Amino acid sequence: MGKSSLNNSVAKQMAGRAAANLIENGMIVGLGTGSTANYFIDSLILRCKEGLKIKAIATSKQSYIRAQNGGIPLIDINDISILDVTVDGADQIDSQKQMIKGAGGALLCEKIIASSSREMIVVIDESKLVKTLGNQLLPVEIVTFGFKATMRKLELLGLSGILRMSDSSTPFTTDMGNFIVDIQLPTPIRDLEVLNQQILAIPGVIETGFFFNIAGRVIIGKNDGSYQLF
Ligand code: A5P
Repeated sequence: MGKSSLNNSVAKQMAGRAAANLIENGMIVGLGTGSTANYFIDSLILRCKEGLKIKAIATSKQSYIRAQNGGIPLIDINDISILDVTVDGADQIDSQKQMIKGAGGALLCEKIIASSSREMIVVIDESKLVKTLGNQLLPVEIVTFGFKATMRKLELLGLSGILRMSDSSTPFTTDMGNFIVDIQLPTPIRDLEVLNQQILAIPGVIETGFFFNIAGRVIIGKNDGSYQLF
């Protein structure tokens, strides 16, 4: 492992640990997906072993298995009306806390769970902070039926996308059995909220990786082992 990725891991771990320390007895907690969320889950497992009593709902099979293996009690989202908090990572976040998520392919369940929570706490390392959203790819989840037709309609909006692949011949499928198209947004960046609505209006599009007006506290892990709240 190179020095920079090692340092990045420290930053992600600090953010994950700090978020786990905010969890209180009796809470229903959403477990995000990705490497930073994994550090949160691992710290939460330790806290549960020390006596913390919570129930959790996972945003992906991967997070479900990690939590289950660590002994975190898991419940079904359909058995509750609201979660107290969800802790999840982000791919990009700007100064207004607008985000792009979905590099890990769990954006649909992440959004359902975050939007059903009193607060979404975002855990990131400093590399996720951006001045302008959209300079990297935007993941869009689409149904498998007619996916080429859906991609053509995205192209008509000026959005060229690449079907995410698991390997050279197999498209990546989400936990929900859908495909992901990773879209290069046009520059200069247009009004993203309008663009989001245009994308969502295409038949076949299920959800986008834009997470607007949903982030609560943001915990930024640092390479020196500290963290910052914003
Ligand atoms: C998963 O689908 C994503 O939304 C992740 O939350 C996001 O990609 C952040 O992942 P890392 O913490 O691994 O960077």
